[in-house]
Amino acid sequence: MFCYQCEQVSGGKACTRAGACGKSAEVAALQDLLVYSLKGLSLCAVRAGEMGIQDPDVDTFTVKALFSTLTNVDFDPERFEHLIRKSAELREALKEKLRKAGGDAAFAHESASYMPGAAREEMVKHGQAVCERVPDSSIGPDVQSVQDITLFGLKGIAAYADHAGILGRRDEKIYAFIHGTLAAMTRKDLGLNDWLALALKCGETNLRAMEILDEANTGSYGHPVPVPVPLGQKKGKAILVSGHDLKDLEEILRQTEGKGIYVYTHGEMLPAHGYPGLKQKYPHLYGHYGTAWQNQQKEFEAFPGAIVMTTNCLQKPRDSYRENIFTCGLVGWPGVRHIGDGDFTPAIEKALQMPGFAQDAPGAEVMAGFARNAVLGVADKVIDAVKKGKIRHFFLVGGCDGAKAGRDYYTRFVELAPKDTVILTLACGKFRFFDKKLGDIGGIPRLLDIGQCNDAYSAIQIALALSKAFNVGVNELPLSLVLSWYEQKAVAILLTLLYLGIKDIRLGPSLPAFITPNVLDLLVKNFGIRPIAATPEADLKAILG
Ligand code: SF4
Ligand code: SF3
Repeated sequence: MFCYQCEQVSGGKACTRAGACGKSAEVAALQDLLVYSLKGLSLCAVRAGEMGIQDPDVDTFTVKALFSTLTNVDFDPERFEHLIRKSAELREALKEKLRKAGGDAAFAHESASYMPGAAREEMVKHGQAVCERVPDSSIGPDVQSVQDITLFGLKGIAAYADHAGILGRRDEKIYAFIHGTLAAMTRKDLGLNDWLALALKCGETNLRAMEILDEANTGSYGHPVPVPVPLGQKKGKAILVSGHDLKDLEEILRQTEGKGIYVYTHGEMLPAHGYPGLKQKYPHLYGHYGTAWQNQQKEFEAFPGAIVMTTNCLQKPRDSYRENIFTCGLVGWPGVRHIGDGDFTPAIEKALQMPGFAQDAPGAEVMAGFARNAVLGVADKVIDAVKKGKIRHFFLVGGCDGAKAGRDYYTRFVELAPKDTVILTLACGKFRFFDKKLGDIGGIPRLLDIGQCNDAYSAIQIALALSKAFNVGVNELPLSLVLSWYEQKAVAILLTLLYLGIKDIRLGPSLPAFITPNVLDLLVKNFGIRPIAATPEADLKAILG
């Protein structure tokens, strides 16, 4: 196997025997084969699109399949086997439509004619053979690097497009870009500049994907409002919901109404408390439990109720809670019960059988819900505070959390940030400091949780509104981005920021293994992107002078 798509990568280079995330070599090969077969499907979809033939099933399938290959989503070989077969089936059906419309259904690239064999071992072997980076890339390391950045960005887009699609929001341009780019990956004639342009286009498309997801979330559940979220527990039965999918959370809330179960959020689900259509409508959405994904084995073990994983990040479930955890949507682990039809009865029954929390345990509170509407609602106050020098600087400290050492940089950065600075945060990286009491500046909290990783869209809108108010470009604002990355949604967001021309982003805790020195050079020259310094003190000094 060869996988280097996330920050957890073994030895800083690639996972080659088994994934540090728990992905087996078998699943890695099947994921490679799935991506390969999607290239063939996309070749057909591009040609069909040129002839005016749209196939929404192919579009939906493509984003779901790509999202399945994102880090910490699906570890189940059986599910990948099914996806690969389905991909070939859809492709052949699309070819038939092409033929019927008088089009040419022949393609030079073999991914467009690959038929999976009957046995899984055969598929695994084929997956190993099509993993183009073994032993050497045929297109050269730099083109391979930017192509991989783009592929990983596509996976991030696919995740956000899938969430938006679940809530009924689609944009055909997003699917067309994904198909066009997957199809382009079968070509050997595209050079570094072509791929750089595609990578930036990937950032642009991801902005649109995050935008329609924002429309889907706010359209379904209202604009987030600031709310205190208890970190303590309520006496009674309990369900813990993790991941990003608000629709799944809503379903669980609806199906647990009146059953005496309190629902807790975990990880990236924390911002759900800010949505009136969830928190205000369902008072049994009680509080937040635990921290970021990499602490789940310890935290889930101690949770006295059922646990539902709606999306990434899933870790190998320990035996101690294997019977209590359920996956839904695209998440999967072999042997873990999967809820594929939106009926959460098995998880609810499990929660009712389990002890729940024996008594009330009031804990601290954190604030959630500072998305764009809430922040821009007090824009006058914020602008005034900047003009009067009460707010010296804004930092966006956020992104993915992860298991490797060195991430306490972000905790210390936030602790050390001077009292006249405001910290905006989003995604699961915030769990390094989300419960810090940073106080406020004239009533404006110094720590503003904008939401999930996809709410980078909201952060961008806040930055654009401030730049308009101050009549300067975003790069001239007293704003610095100090980001942490882990998986491929972070890659997509980074490409969006580069597409928007945002400069001087600090990225850590380590730079991606898939960026070659030459490509890094290009990013440094054109965008001023840089690794975080060895200490937060050094970066704070460099930024604030
Ligand atoms: Fe390794 Fe990350 Fe790939 Fe998992 S997803 S196999 S940890 S590089
Ligand atoms: Fe975290 Fe997995 Fe990326 Fe949505 S939950 S940010 S790592």
